Amino acid sequence: STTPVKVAVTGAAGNIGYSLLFRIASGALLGPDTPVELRLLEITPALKALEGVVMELDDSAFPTLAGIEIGDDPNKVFDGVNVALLVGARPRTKGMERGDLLEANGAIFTGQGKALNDHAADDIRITVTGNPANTNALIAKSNAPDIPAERFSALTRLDHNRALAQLAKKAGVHVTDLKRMTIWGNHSATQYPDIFHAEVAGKNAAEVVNDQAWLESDFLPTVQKRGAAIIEARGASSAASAAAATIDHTRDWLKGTAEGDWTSMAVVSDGSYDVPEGLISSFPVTTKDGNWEIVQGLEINEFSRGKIDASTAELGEERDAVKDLGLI
Ligand code: NAX
Repeated sequence: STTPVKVAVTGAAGNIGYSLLFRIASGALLGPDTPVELRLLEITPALKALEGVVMELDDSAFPTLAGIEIGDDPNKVFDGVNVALLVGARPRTKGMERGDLLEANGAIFTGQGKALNDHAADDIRITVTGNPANTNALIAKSNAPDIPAERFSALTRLDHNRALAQLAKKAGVHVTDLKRMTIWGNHSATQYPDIFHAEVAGKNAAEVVNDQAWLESDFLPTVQKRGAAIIEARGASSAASAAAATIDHTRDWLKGTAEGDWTSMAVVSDGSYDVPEGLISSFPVTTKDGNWEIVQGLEINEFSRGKIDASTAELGEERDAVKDLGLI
């Protein structure tokens, strides 16, 4: 059909937005034959900057861009949306405690969860990129009781893609030779990129690499701290790669993962792999027709077990903190 798909993006005037909007408008999310209507949410003081971005979107004359609406009221911007990419969040500023951060973001994601609940289309799919992404997704989900829990997800695809890049470099192959990478847990420094089930040209990646020292002292910290390394080098946080990952995540969710492969998404746990039920944690998932399934039956070795448990314990602490704040 030629009815445009309505895609909401929050934080649309921000750094990630500046890359993300142009990719969505050019067809990278839904393909070259699907018209897209952008619904862009910002806070009031950023609306003027957003108008400038809209001028540039107009000036790009994208064939797939059917329309743009902007605003500062989620109840209006989210009306009838099919896809919501929640990128805008309150950054941690100097002197801000973790509790303050959770509270500031809690206000944003309770309100946006309610607005999605009341106004989004029945087929809504929601991806949270704004940090702390997993817990923001949990807050939004908890405030949207009429939306099925499996429609909420948080972004760990950037971590997944970073892990692919590091493994490809180590193995001397291209990322397209790799399959079955997994990110477990939280999108934070405790995340666990797992190569024990990954494949390099069809062979087990851990066996191909056969280098536990590299795994522990190079691969894991490089992937876990990549965000900080980019800030250090660029003087600004990852934006284009985060936008690309947000596209990859949402496109694969809607269009499906390739046969024989999987991806990483933070989704609501059903208790698989002993991840406490209800947490929004990253898992290996396959997707088809807008639905995801956690890959079952993977053997988890002792090394992986400890790393997964540490990251899901952190998610449990975040959940308890937002529960104490009355946000969920
Ligand atoms: P920016 O600070 O450049 O942009 C954020 C935008 O959100 C701002 O324009 C701000 O006005 C807007 N905003 C704030 N509150 C809002 C609200 N209530 N409704 C609508 N818009 C609102 O940050 P940017 O670099 O674009 O990063 C956005 C978020 O992504 C941050 O939370 C960041 O930490 C997170 N990231 C997440 C990643 C992931 O892999 N999950 C990686 C990249 C990035 O660090």
